[in-house]
Amino acid sequence: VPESVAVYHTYAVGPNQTCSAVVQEIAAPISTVWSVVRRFDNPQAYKHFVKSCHVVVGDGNVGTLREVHVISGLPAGCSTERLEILDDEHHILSFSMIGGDHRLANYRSITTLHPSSAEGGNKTVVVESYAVDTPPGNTKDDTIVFVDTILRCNLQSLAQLAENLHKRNNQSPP
Ligand code: A8S
Repeated sequence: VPESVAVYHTYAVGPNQTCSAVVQEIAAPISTVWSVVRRFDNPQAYKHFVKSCHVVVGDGNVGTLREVHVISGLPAGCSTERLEILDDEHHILSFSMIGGDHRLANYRSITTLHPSSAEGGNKTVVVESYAVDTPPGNTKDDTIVFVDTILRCNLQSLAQLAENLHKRNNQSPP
């Protein structure tokens, strides 16, 4: 396990906060996965709960604000999110939630990509961790189950998308 995983995915949380992480292996090279993850303006490419996303401030660099609207049936409609880290060299993206009508106060997450040669392949391991205030009336466990489920869905569809892009890129011309 690279040292950077421990460094980036460690949180100082208060008594009313909770943190967790999910990990996903993807059968595509890190450059392909990163080309999807780095697009802070286009989360709907792989986050299927997102109905629409508009950049309200910025140009895709640190400090950019996006307004995300999610599909109906969720306990929220929208979220305003700020890009905190975009490191193209080390493949690190971090954002925080600074507004919206959801219950995830002070949510911040970090996503890091790591090359993996498991089974001789040109693969990527994605680690996404977060910290958030435990919403009033919820337990820490409820909160982790809720957020982990969303992140797991997102990373599974990220895997599907990146693997398809990779296959398409590798098709030999007719
Ligand atoms: C992300 C992570 C999360 C998104 C949550 C946790 C959210 O978009 C959804 C439901 C909610 O209740 C909160 O990387 C919120 O997007 C799907 C609207 C913020």
